[in-house]
Amino acid sequence: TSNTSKAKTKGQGAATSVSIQLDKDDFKQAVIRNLHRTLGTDENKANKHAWWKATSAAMQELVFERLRTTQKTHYLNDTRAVHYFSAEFLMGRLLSNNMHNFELFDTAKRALKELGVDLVDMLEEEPDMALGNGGLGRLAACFIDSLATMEFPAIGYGIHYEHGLFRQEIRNGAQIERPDSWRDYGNPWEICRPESIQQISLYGYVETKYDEDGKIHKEWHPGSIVTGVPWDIPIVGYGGKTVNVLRLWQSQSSEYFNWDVFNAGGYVDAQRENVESETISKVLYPNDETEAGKELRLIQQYFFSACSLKDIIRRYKRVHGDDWSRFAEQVVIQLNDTHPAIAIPELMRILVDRAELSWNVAWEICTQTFAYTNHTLLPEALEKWPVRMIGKILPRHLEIIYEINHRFMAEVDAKWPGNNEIKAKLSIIEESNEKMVRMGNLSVVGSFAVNGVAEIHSALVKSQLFPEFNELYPGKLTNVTNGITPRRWLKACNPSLSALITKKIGGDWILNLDKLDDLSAFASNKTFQNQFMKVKQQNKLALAEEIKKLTGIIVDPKAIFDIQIKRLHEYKRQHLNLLHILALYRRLLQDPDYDMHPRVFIFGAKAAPGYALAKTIIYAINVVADKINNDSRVNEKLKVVFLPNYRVSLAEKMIPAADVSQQISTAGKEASGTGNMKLALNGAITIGTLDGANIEIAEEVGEDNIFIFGLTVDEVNETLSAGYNPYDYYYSNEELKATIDWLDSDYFTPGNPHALSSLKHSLLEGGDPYLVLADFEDYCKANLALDLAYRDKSKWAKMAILNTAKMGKFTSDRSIKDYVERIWKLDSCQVK
Ligand code: GPW
Repeated sequence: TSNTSKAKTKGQGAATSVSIQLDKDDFKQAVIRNLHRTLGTDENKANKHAWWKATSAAMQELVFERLRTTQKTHYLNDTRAVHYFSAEFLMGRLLSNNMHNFELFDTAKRALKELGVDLVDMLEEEPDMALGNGGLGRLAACFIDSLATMEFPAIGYGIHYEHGLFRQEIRNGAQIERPDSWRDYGNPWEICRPESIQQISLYGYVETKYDEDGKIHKEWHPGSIVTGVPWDIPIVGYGGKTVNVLRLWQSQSSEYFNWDVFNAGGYVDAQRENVESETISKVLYPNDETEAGKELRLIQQYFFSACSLKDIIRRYKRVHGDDWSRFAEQVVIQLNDTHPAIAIPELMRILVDRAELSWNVAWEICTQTFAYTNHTLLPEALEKWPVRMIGKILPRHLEIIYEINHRFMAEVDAKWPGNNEIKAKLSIIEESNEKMVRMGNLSVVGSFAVNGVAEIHSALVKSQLFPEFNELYPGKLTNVTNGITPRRWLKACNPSLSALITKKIGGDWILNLDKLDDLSAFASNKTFQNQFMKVKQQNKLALAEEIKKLTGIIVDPKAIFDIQIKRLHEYKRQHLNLLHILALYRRLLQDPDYDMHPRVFIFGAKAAPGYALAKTIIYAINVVADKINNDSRVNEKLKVVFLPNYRVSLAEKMIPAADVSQQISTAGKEASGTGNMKLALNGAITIGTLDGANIEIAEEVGEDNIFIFGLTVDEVNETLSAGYNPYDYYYSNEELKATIDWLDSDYFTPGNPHALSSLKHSLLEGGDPYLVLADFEDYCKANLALDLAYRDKSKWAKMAILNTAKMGKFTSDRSIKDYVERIWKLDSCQVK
C-alpha cells in the first residue's frame, strides 16, 4: 500500500465566495421562527439566553445544510481524509465564529438590533467549550478551522468531556478550582449520533488458541465493555462551503456483559477496582505538560482512540469491504502528541487478530497510516505507562507492544550490532524498576512521519530527544511550524483593526495572510500610524472597562498594556516577569521621580491544581498586585492585574488591547508557543527569548521590531553544564537580591512572613532550574529599551504595524498546507 498515489495537491482549494445568501430580514425571521418553534417562547418573554439560543439555532440551520452537502460530496468522491486524533480541542465559543465564517456577522448584528438585541452583548451568553488545557488543544481547534476553510476532507476525533478545564476563581489572592459545566443549559452546536455508537473492551485476559494447522490465534476476553456515543460538532470553514465535523465520544455503560470473565472467578472483587464506564468521559485532566499517570487517563486515551478507529474502519468497509489494501491510501491519522498513541497497537490488534492479516502486512498498513506530532521535550510531559497497568487494562495490547518492540530491537541490532546501550535507549519498553512503555518511542516506530512544532524545537527533537531514530529513519523527523487561524484571532476578535486593514489593503488577507505584508508600505505613514494606534487605544479602553468589571481595578488606557497570558509553568517564567515588576516597584519607592512610562502588567494563567509552586506564583502575583495597586506612591506609574479564569473568550478580549507580548520561556523549553503569534498579529511587540516560534517571529519582523533578551539554547546548555549556581547572580546583583528577599518578608503577606518562601527557595537552594536569575539582568535591560521605545509614538506605531504586517507565515492555513503537502498528501474537495 502507499499513501502517495494521491500525492497531487490541487492548489489550496480555499473557498473564494460567499455561499450563503441571507439578508437581514431573512435572518430576523429565522431567529424569530426559532424563538417560537425551537424554544417555545416569544419576543416579549425572551431573555438574553433565549435570544442566544434562538440565534444559534438559526445559524445551525445553515450549518446543517452545508454539513449534509459536505458529507455527501466526500462520500461520493470517496476522498482520502485526515483524522486528527487529539485528547483536547479548545474550541472556545462557536456562535460568533460561525457567523464570521459564513460572513453573516454584520447581517446578524443588524437583524438583532432591529429586534432590540445587542449581538456583542448576547454573545457573552455562550459558555466556552473548554475541552483543552492550553496551546496543544487550541492548536487542534485552529487546525480544524483551516482544514475546513481550505476544503480538505478532515475529521477531528476526541473526547466529549462532561467537564472541561476547571473555572478559576481567585480568593484572597489564591487560585481555587470550580467545576466547568459547559453543557448545563444545553449546547446548541452538538448533535448526538446514536446510529454511530461504538463499543470497546477493557480489562480481562488473553486466550491463546491453536487451529488445526497449529497456527496461533489470540483471543481477548474482556472484563468489561464500554459504549462510546458520538457527538458531532460542525466545523464551518471560512466562506461557508465546507463544513467538517469534530466527533467527540461520550462514554456510557453498556448493557452487554461478558460472562466468560464472570466464570473465571474472583471477578466481582476484581471488577470493583476497575474504572466505571460513565466516569471515563467525565472530566478533562487539568495537568498541562505533566502526565497524570492515572489509570483513568490511560482508559480515556484508549477509549477515544479505539472508538475513533472503529468509526474509521466502519466507514472504510462500507466502500471497500474486507479489502484492506487501500486502507492507508484512504486514511491518514495524525496523533496530536502521544495521548492517542495507543491507537497504534489497537490498529495492529484489529488487523492481526480480527482481520487475520499477517503481522508484516498489518505493520505496513499501520506505519503508512499514522503520523505523530511531538509538542515538548520536557521529561515530565513524555508519557510512559507502567507495563503492569497496560497489562491489566489492555492485556492484548501489551503483548502486541512487546511484539512490535521485539521486531524493532532486531532492526536496531542490525543497524548497531551488539550495542546494548542504544537498544536500552530506543527500546519501547523502559527496563526500569517498574517497567514502563515509552509512548514517544512507540509513536516514532509506528508512524511514517514525526514532526516538531517550530524550527528550533524540531531541530532539538532530532538532536536531543530522538537522535538515534533520526539516524535509523532518515527523513522521518521533520518540522511543521505551528500557526493560528486569522479568522478567530484577528477578524473576529479585533473587528476595528480588521476593518482598518481591509480598508487599506483589501480583504484578501483573511484567506491569504501573506497579504498583510502590503501594510508594510504604510508603516511610516503618519496618517496610517494614527489610525492603527487609534484602534489599539479603543481596544485598550474596552479592556480597561473589562478589567474594572472583573477586578474593580482602574487602569489608565494611556499606560503600556503589557500582557502575559498562558498556562502557569516555571519554564514559562511568570516569576521572571514578577521579579522585574518588583524591581520597578523598588526603583519607584527609592526614587519617586524614576523615569518610566506608566505601565500595566496584565496576567492570565491557570495552574494545574496539583502544581504547588505554580499556585504559589499566582498567589505571589496577586499579593504583589494588591500592594502596588493600593500604594499611592507608585500606582500612577505601575499597576498589576491578574485576570481570573483565563480562557479563549477572555484571550479574545485581551489580545487586541496588548502593547507588549511577554514570551519569556527558558530557551529550549517552549516547543513553539502560539499566543506569541496571536499577540504579534494584533500589533503587540514581543519581549522574548530566542525560544520556540519567537525565533521565527524575530526573523519575520526583524530585530528592530522585537525585544530579544536572554540566553540562547546553546548558552543555556553551556551554563548548565558549567555548573550553574544561582547564588552567583543573587550575590552579584543588588537589585535582584533585594527583590527576591522582599518576597520572603511579610511586606506582601502581612502576618504571614514566609508565605512565598517556596518561591525564593526554588530560585536559590532549589537550583533555579529555569535560569530565572541568569536571565534577570538582560531582561531588565530589554524592558528599559522597550520603555524608551514606547515614548517615541511614531517609532512604536511603526513597530506595531510591522508586527501585524509580517505575521503572514503564522496562519494555520500555512501549517495545514505544510502538513497536507509533506505528510498527509490530501487533495482538497470542493463542495458545491
Ligand atoms: F506536553 N503543549 C501544551 F507536549 O499546550 F503534550 N500542552 C501539552 O501537554 C504539551 C504541549 C505536551 C504546547 C507547547 O507547550 C507549546 O509550546 C506549543 O505551542 C503547543 O503545545 C502547540 O504545539
